[in-house]
Amino acid sequence: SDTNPLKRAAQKVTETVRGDGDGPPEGIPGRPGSEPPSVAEPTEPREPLPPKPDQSGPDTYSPTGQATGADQARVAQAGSHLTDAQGVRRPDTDHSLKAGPRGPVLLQDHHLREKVMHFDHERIPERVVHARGAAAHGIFRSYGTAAAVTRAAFLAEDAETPVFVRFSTVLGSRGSADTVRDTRGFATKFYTSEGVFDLVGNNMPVFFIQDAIKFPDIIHAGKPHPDREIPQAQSAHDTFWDFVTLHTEATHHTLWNMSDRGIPRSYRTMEGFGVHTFRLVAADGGTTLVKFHWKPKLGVHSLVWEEAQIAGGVDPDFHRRDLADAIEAGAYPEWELGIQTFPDTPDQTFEGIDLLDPTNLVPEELAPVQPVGLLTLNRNPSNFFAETEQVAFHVGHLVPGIDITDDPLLAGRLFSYLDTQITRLGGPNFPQLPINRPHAPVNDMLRDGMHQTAVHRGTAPYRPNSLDGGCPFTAGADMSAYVETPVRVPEATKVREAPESFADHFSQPRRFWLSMTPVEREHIIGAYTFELGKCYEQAVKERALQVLANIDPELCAGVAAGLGLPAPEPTVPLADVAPSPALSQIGQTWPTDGRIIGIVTEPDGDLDGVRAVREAVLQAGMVPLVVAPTGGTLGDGDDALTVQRTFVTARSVEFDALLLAGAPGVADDAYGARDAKAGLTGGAPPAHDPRVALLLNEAFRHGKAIGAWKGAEAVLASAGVPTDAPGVIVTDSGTTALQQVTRLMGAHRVWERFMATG
Ligand code: HDE
Repeated sequence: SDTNPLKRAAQKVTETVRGDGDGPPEGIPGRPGSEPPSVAEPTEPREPLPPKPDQSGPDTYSPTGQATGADQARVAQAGSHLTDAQGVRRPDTDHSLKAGPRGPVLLQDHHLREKVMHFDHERIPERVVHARGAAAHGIFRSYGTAAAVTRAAFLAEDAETPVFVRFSTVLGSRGSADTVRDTRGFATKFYTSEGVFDLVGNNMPVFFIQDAIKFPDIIHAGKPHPDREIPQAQSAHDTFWDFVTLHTEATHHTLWNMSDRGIPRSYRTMEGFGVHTFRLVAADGGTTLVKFHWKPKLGVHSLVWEEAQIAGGVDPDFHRRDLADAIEAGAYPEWELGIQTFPDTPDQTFEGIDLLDPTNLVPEELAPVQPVGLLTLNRNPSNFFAETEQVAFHVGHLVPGIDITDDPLLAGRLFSYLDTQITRLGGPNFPQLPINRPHAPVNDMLRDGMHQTAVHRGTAPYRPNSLDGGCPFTAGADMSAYVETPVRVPEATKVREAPESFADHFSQPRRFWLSMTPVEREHIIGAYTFELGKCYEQAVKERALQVLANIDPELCAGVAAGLGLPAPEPTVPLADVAPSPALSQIGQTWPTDGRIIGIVTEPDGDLDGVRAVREAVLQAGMVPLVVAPTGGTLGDGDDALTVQRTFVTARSVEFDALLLAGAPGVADDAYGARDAKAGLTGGAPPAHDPRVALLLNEAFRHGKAIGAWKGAEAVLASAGVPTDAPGVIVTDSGTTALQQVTRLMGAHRVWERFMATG
């Protein structure tokens, strides 16, 4: 209905923001005081525009009234007129000061000098890993179900905590493509009432290495080759495979990367994992070992490899755009935070699984994930640099009730994340940046340093003191102080060694493989074949096959066949492990909220049908995009339809499903007749626009639902899409087609099609 803000917003967005700019502009959706932009530059001075609704979400002030989030009026952009950095108004910012219009530029031009100097220093070093990312603000609402095992205030019943979440790829540079095959970062900053808690996780529950000392090795191997600096943002090269096949503890994580998890459909459809085992501390001091999980409400969905590759070229910002568009349209992404809990026994194992080994996961069938709260992302950043780029996460940012374990990978991270910010953010005062500021009162004794923005008072930044009245005072655990859990450290001798239990590198990968459905296995074989096929070194390929043989003979044989190499025999006994069905992404039905449906029509197609189907898509909480040969509008008057994508700008990867408009109440060969009239045909089959054929053909091969209504059959035929294939619907009306397509989209893809087409 019209009163549903999500649908209204989605409608606005599809008409304006997502448009190709050909329809009449309507201003920024919902932005107060925003009138349709005119083509002329406005000349009347005005205060800066207020933020867009999706950029002004939850409270960004601390309980003590400190400004914390992006309060633009306090930190930048005030008043109606241009000034320089000193607040001096400037009458002209387009011309340097010169001795006459054709004369030399004068050195005394401070405005020029300041403007260019600042520009010269606009870039900061990118993150050494996870450089490419996108983020959003949101809110975390706790169910209280974890209150028995942790005293953390933000996990108490009904507690609401503002959050900032940054998603990322690992290997690529800041400007690299979103859809590469890689692990994704999933880092959450909780601005809790007891200080900041960062959950710095990934979209995969395991890691390549068991000890932090190996991190530079795996990253050097994964990054582009140091001589030519290629390839960018991918693992399909010799150094990566050289390392992960020599260093077999990487086998499990590598297998996850080669699975569909390595190419998510969207940040909105990824799981998140804390990876390490953490320790929760209850109010009575009791401890529980725990693994953190984020479960997306929309389900876990992936691209297919060809889609990921196409998107990397046609829309390198695919995931970044998807996240921002969804939030702007009011389709707020949601995840449940869940915990797997394990008794805190001295051996720190569960059902024989070593909980300190970060290459292990614990199957959900053995330890169910218990939901403890809901995360909703509801606000886009106002400024990418200030927020997404400058946010500084750290696994050591913990709050009372959450403690660490002796996972040796975690230990190294506790050192690294502080250290890296000094290089990246230019000094030790990065916690003062608006995005990093806690929402709890800060009263530290840290002083001075580069970029100090606080004006501290008092004379005694030390303790004990009497000159500042003894301030600040220390609190005990009863007053929310962070008290480390008094865990016993085993009596031991200093060694550079891993425990014996870290030596099993194949049973967990084998469990993952056995848990996959046939389609998922086919994708994994395809991914290994692609990546190893890109390697030059024969020895690396052969060694990779040996690793695969130790996981499973079917996997090894499939990849060996693709590489044209013999499949070796395993060198270790194949582990006898039970599958974990929860690891598969296939077999459930998911909500279709926020899914994108392309409605392809010709200007003389059934526009009434297009209108009806477009409305039905909106009513279903999804996003319709009308695709036509050129931009502008279709039909006349109030009923005119805005074209959002043209045959030039549309590409199949953007759509979760396609609907093909029929001809208005005419015979099946209407398109053929029309084409013949336009002189487009040279005989049968009719020569439809090859770009539409490509659109349909790709959607078909990528397992997407395709609906068409009467009159469109010939177009399907020219695209090589059989009308009797699974997930291809031809009916009398667009709305009937949509109903069936929506049902199919609940499964994400028409999986039978992969089995049918190989
Ligand atoms: Fe990170 N990692 N990491 N990492 N990591 C960084 O910190 C590091 C690891 C993860 O959106 C860096 O601020 C070491 C595991 C995410 O800003 C750096 C080791 C997991 C992000 C760093 C690991 C992660 C980072 C680079 C092995 C999943 C992006 C910039 C001991 C549980 C956070 C920065 C954001 C970022 C070091 C291993 C996740 C250099 C030394 C395991 C999501 O400090």
